[in-house]
Amino acid sequence: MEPPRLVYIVTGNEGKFREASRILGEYGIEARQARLVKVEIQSDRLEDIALKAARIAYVQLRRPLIVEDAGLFIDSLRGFPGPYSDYVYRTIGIEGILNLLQGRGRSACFRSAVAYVAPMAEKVFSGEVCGRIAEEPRGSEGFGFDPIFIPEGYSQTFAELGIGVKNRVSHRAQALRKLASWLVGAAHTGGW
Ligand code: ITT
Repeated sequence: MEPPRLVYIVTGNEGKFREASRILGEYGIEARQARLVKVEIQSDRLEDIALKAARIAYVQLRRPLIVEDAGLFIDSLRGFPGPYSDYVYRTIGIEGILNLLQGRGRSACFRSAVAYVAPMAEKVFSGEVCGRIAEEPRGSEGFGFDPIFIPEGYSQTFAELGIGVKNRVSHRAQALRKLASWLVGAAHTGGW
């Protein structure tokens, strides 16, 4: 059986799609963006949010698809904004996060949950990259909190490092590479 090599990524975030499609392309998987409304339940677990959203999107699209949910977890804020990162980004933004961090520890992790839903399969994969929050925004690449996140082992922010480095180390890259490896393996056994 010829496995489908096309996966839809349900997202309104062009930067997320660009990163994800490049990674999947390395595994011979073509990605297309589906700009459906992503229905997000309230939960502390990114995995639950991504899977529920993917199931709802699948009812509409009826094609193999991915929904990714990501968040920035800051240790000194006990994991805030975490699953609420989108809301926080749109309200207080990067400046608000930097203000909250004055006089506090700056270690933080980005986490990602990638949910894949297809006719014969449902899978969720997770990824994490830790590092620290910069003193001020730097760099112009990427999106969201990239100008203030410095991954461990680097001195530049994701927005300075660019998509090449980000796609080697990021939370999203790790989760998507797990999914892609699984898809490639499943395709060989005819189960994709
Ligand atoms: P979709 O829900 O449409 O996919 P989104 O931008 O809302 O796009 P998320 O809910 O997954 O994506 O992300 C929550 C927030 O965290 C959002 O403000 C993002 O900008 C930010 N974020 C997620 N991943 C990021 C990354 O790799 N670099 C910087 N910020 C990121």
